[in-house]
Amino acid sequence: MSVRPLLAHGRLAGLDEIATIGVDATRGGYSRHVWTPAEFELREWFVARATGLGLDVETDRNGNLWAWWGAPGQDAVVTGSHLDSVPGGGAYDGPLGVVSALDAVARLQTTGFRPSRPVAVVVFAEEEGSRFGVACLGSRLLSGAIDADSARALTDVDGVSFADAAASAGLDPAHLGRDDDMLARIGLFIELHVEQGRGLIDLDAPVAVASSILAHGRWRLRVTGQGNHAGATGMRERRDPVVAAARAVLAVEEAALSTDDARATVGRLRIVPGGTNVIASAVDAWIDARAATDEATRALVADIETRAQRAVAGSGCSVDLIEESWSGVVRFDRDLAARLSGTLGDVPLLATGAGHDAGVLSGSVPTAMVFVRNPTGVSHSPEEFAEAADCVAGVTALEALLRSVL
Ligand code: HGY
Ligand code: MN
Ligand code: MN
Repeated sequence: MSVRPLLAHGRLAGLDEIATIGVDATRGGYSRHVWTPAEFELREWFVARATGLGLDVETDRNGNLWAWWGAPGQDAVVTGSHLDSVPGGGAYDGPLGVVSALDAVARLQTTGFRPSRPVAVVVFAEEEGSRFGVACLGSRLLSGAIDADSARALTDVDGVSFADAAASAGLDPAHLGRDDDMLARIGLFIELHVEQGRGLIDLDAPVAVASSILAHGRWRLRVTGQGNHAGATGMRERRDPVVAAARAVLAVEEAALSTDDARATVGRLRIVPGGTNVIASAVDAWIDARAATDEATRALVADIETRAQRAVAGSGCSVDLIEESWSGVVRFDRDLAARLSGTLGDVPLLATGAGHDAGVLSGSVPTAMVFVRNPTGVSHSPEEFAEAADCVAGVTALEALLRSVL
């Protein structure tokens, strides 16, 4: 069997192959949203690469891709990540885990290794929630962490429902939802992922094993005012929700600053109807809030709501806070993490503030994660990066972990 070079043009060859797919010329970086042309192209690339390794690819009821090495079966060791991105995202968040998984399997194959358990490389759908608003939608549906009716009703910015988009992608919307047969097959899921903060820079290490994920969720703050004419309405006659929303955004920051280790972000605003000469009638501000425990996160959100109400008082506008998704704190299985770290020569254990499919699935099946150093410490941005040598260290670590459990 010929051994394919791991690197091409200074990065993992798989990342090089997909480097032109989903480039966002307007925002910079990549916009690869579920079931858009770019994401379909990435799926095709994955199928071709997996098939080239002799893996059998299937799409599950929820749009996740599974590439099986040998016959699918119970107690499988599964590795992989996601291929979709945030708007204007980096090249590594998601694809690094998929490419590394394929490379680790290829390396095992070239040494003639014969796994004692079924093995699959997985690509989870809509991990970022960039199109339908709920992160890790593929793994949430698979594990029943979101009910199928709620998922079917989600809509994208053009009003296309998740059910209709799933149907256009060839899925049966009636069959979305918890998939006990597929869940029963997963004996262990190991997700490799680029690190999204400065943890591995500070530890001066190329890889780590994950210890925990902050509790987090998404809320929509709707500020309602009075739509009106920008020229005909005096400054003191207005009920302008944009001005009120601006004050509410400052309240979000204040609430997070006054909670230990909390993070709260308004990364998306929608002004309705949105015209330069129109005083808006409403504003939606999406809030991503995270903290160390479920209770602290709930308390943070309650504080945000109180402060936002106070911030808009007297503006003539009203504020409603609507929960769109929730992920409780994840503490990865300590013994498993310690064992995997030991297999890799006692690499550090590292907590993260970023959500992952491995976190969602940790409530249903044994899961673990490997992080690869990001020398910029920046993610969800085109500046996200991983040195080729660290990517190779990641593949080597993943290969070693697969060997140790297969
Ligand atoms: O938003 C997150 O934490 C993740 O990167 N999907
Ligand atoms: Mn991400
Ligand atoms: Mn990710």
